[in-house]
Amino acid sequence: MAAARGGYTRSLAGRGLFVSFEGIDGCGKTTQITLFLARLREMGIEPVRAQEPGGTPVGSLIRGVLLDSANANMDPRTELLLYFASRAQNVAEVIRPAVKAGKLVVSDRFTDSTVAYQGHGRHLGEDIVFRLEEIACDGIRPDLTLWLDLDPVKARSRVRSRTDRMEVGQDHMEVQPLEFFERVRRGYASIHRAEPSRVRRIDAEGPPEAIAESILRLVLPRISHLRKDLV
Ligand code: Z5A
Repeated sequence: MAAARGGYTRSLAGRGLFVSFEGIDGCGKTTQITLFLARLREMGIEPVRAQEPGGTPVGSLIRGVLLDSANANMDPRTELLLYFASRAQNVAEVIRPAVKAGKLVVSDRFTDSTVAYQGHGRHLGEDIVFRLEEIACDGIRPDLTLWLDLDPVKARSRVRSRTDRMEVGQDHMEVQPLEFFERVRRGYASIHRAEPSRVRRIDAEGPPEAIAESILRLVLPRISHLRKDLV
């Protein structure tokens, strides 16, 4: 039987909370995560930050391989397996223990990235991603996903101005053509349609502070049990 979206076996609901941020490169995830973590700390919540690919010593090594522009010809299935190898380590070492201990975990990307980038962007399809998810994620999935949606043309111009400003080269993914990011964006739209209550679409245009406010409005009702400023 083919694996399907939502076919998870175990839930940690009722303990901590697992929130992921998603979107195409340049949508402003890093900016928003930084603002979000600062607001959480003001509320007395000490979140655990996770990152994909990476976030653990093993994951950082895998991240180096994945994003190295020298590996631009990597086979899409090799790429897919490496993203899940990094994720399996992240789940075992960081995410599962933190959620189990009642913490709020904030992850920069998770399996939805693989559905969007490898499933849609690389044309591997969603089924293969869900099959590997069963093996790698041990039933772990985000309780809430914030999808920062931005037109790929605008996202690309943000990335280019950052690259110029910081005088750094583009990585393996950033050099993909615009059509690739359009497919990835359609992948996110498909995930959002399939799971609208978990995956919330955030308009990623406009001033960062206004976007941060709309994110906070969505998350606050879900984290009141973790807030020390309400006690
Ligand atoms: N990937 C995958 O293919 N499959 C997977 O399963 C996973 C990942 C997990 C990870 O790269 C790559 O791996 C990613 C997908 C792939 N590749 N791509 N493309 P990463 O971790 O190095 O980078 P990233 O996750 O794509 O994000 P980023 O480069 O850090 O960008 P961002 O977080 O989306 O944006 P930002 O850094 O917050 O902002 C970008 C610029 O825009 C910056 O100069 C900001 O100052 C500016 N900005 C931010 N917000 C605004 C607003 N609101 N207005 C104007 N300007 C703004």
